[in-house]
Amino acid sequence: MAVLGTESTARQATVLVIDHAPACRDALRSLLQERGYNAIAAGSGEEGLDLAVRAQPDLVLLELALPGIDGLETCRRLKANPATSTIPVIFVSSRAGTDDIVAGFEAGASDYVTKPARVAELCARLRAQLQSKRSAWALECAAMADPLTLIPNRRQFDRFLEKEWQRALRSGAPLSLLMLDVDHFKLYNDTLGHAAGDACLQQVAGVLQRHAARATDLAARYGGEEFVLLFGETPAEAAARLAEAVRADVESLHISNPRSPTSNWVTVSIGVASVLPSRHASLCGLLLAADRRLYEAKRAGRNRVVA
Ligand code: GH3
Ligand code: MG
Ligand code: MG
Ligand code: MG
Repeated sequence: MAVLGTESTARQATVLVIDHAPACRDALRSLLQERGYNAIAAGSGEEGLDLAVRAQPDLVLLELALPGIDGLETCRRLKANPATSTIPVIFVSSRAGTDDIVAGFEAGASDYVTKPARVAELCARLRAQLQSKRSAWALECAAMADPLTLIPNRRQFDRFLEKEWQRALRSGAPLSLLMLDVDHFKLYNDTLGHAAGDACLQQVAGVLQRHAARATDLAARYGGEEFVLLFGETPAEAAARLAEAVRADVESLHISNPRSPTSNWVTVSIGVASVLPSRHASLCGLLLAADRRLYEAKRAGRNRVVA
């Protein structure tokens, strides 16, 4: 379950140096290493683009004058590729003309430093870019997570579902969706208080998260006491089995719901729908089918799966 990828503020940042001149490359590399960065280097734009995709550096220091594809084009391609588009680029260039500097920013660079670079200034600019990338990352994470349960929120789920749908259209693999709703949760809140209700939702979310084990799965809080679980590359029968395991695991939490007419414990009802994405099927249809079956599970007595 990784939609946003991984990012760590604590680990050593990796900086990719792209420069044709071995002397410049080596000087920048050792300067970075002395300051605790993990420095990697490439001698051409082509090599740099390839290394950026593979190594996913936190920042790129790029010379504008390069043989083959030049620095501007390298920068444009870094920015155009979704795999590298968020990596900040600082030009460190022997070209100091205003036109070059403007062109550098227009190509997508975050900053422009001319050679010979003052070491302290270059390092300060580099730290500033790394810091702003971390802030952007933290904001994006906050916008995608549910603050109570810390699992993905509906926004992240919608994006993930769209991506998985497109992938399944290409691969021809089935997609399955579980829609869950906590049974008699209003009663739970009314009996034990809203804080206990919050803690209960956190525990239920934990169960879902454990079941979303593969990269093609995602558990999310859909709203209130409703959750969704998407299983990529999963046919209907397997999804029904998974749903039953989720239902049983929630019941096995043994969270007392004293006044529930359904069970002594907090339970969930689950609707399951599966689809082979095609031009004739729709995402909306999948959500509606799961929701309809959830409603059937409620009507049939709750604490059950309808697949
Ligand atoms: P049913 O079995 O039909 O689903 O009954 P229910 O009581 O669960 O359904 P209803 O939709 O009437 O109640 C949902 C309750 O969930 C009401 C609402 O206060 C509570 N709820 C929604 N979000 C939160 C939350 O973040 N924290 C807490 N503690 N309660 C919440
Ligand atoms: Mg509900
Ligand atoms: Mg309800
Ligand atoms: Mg409910």
